[in-house]
Amino acid sequence: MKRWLAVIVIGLAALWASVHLSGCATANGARSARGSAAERVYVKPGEHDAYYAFFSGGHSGQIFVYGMPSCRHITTIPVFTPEPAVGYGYDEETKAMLGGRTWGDAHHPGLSETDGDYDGRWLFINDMVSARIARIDLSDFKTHQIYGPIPNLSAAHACPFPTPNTEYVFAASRFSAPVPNTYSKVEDYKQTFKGIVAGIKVDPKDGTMSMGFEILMPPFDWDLSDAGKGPSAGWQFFTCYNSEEAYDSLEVKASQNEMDYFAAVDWRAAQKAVDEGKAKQIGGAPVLDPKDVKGIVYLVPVPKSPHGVDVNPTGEFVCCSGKLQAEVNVYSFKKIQDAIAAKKYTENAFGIPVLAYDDCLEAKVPIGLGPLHTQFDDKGNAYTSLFLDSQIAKWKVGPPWNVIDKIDVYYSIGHLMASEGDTRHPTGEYVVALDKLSKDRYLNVGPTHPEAAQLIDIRGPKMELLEDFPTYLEPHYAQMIKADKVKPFTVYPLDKNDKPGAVKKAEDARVEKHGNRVDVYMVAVRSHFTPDVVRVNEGDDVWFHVTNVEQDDDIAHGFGILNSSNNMQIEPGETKTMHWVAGKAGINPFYCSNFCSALHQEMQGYIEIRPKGQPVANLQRPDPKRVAEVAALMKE
Ligand code: RUQ
Ligand code: CUA
Repeated sequence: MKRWLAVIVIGLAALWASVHLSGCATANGARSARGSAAERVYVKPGEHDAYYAFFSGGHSGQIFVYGMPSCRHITTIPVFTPEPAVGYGYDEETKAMLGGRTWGDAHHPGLSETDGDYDGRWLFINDMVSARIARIDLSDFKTHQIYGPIPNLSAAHACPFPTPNTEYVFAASRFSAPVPNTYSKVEDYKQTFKGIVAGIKVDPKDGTMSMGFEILMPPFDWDLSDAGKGPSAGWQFFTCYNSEEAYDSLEVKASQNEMDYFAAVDWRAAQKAVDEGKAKQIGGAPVLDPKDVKGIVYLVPVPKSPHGVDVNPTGEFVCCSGKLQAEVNVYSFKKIQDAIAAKKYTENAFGIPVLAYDDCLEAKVPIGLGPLHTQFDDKGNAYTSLFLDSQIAKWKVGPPWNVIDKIDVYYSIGHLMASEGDTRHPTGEYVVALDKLSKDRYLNVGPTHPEAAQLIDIRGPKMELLEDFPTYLEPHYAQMIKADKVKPFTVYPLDKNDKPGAVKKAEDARVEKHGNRVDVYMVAVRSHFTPDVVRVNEGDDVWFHVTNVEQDDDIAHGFGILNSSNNMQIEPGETKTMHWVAGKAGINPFYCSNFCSALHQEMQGYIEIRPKGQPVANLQRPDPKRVAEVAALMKE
């Protein structure tokens, strides 16, 4: 056989194999060109996953970090809920950030973007219940800011959905209420209740969030959002249900209208209007009323109580479907703009122009029952979750606008996420189904079932289920980013630690007492606290400032006080401050609560609580011999 002929024959055989074999693989391990399902999720011991996946923790208030494709839970990032293992919400800084609230309902992670692609800098997530947004810095996987409660909003579900250059994150009110929130009879809903869309600015340098603008919206239930990109950059889309404006029996009354809406917000125009002084200050936020300020928001009809709204990677189409509809409506951004330019709209009672459904629609794709959310791959396909059918439908974005493939999921899928699926360049490798019910998929653990997630390979022509993995309660949405885009450091450089209370030299460790305030400046290094004996009086307010002077990977120390709710973890190079009130006279030990060394068990100390009136020195210094020992340790 001639060489070129052999090449063609082998090539055709490979093509046949990729088309036919990948199509018949199943979760129980049938082989395809890419190997069995088991091989495709296997990450050898010592090797790393190709993706980070960030799952919202729902009413646990946290973020769960998974590695993909292994589906291994790597860590949990505490965000809206105290977490004793790392002392989140126990030290003064994180306690202040939580603002006294101990739960959140985290729904939608939103990775920061540059030019419409994930840049690996920050991760935003909403607390729906208190209308807050948190920013996690991916340089240390810690929550650095919680913004809110955002004024005038009752819960923020359509949130945060960052814009293509992370100029803004958004929030829209799930519930309507009077704005400002003063007394009103619930029966006066239609007259006094309002919805709100808020644009929260993000500082491009450090990610700090601050108020941009708010827009007064009709009292519908604002549900989900997505940012425009490419040609639609500068616009943000928000779906709603309950355009019926019902305040009770929503499950019946909010499904009466043929059409609800999505709102298209021109956020540049809105910000400009605020900057030109066209907003009214309400509750500390600049609020724009579309009755007075034109050109900032338009409504586009969507049949039958829509839920998700998703912009495709090119930014040309907005996909949105009614939960009670069996189709995905694909709207053309260009047609929307043409209708606006031609002023082809009617104005509703709230002063918002309403465009015509047929003027904006590009295609209707018959898809199945209960369509909720849509994600995308790199080949011009979309993947829509079907709650009622418990399936994912893969369909073509573009003529002939047809369904290409379907896969069963277990059970009742809500969101789904594709690898980098919210960006301009999805990688087209995986989809994860986030199922609402797990029923019988895992070992029985009693009435509270875990949530169910499923990893699906979308590289071939047919979707293939690779792996089931349980998650704790309860991920709503998740996002997946290429691992090499995220570069966290593991040690806080001690020389850059400028925290008040930091002690960088053993010589500076001490206890200072002024009246009944005691400040303990403490050094932690394997396997000592210095000082390890602290003398205070009954009832003293004691502030422990503990610096972990280690500069080695993975050497965190804990600081837990007996008979208290006080515990924190101090990472290498970090200083943390914790307040504790001395109780009755006696002895109160403390210890390192995080296993750190062979002598971890010895890493402990005593607080000597003296009766009131028995003098305590204003300055206590640890024994110089011990200081010398610790200083020597630090040089090692
Ligand atoms: S939701 S199942 Cu809270 Cu994003 Cu759609
Ligand atoms: Cu330090 Cu255990």
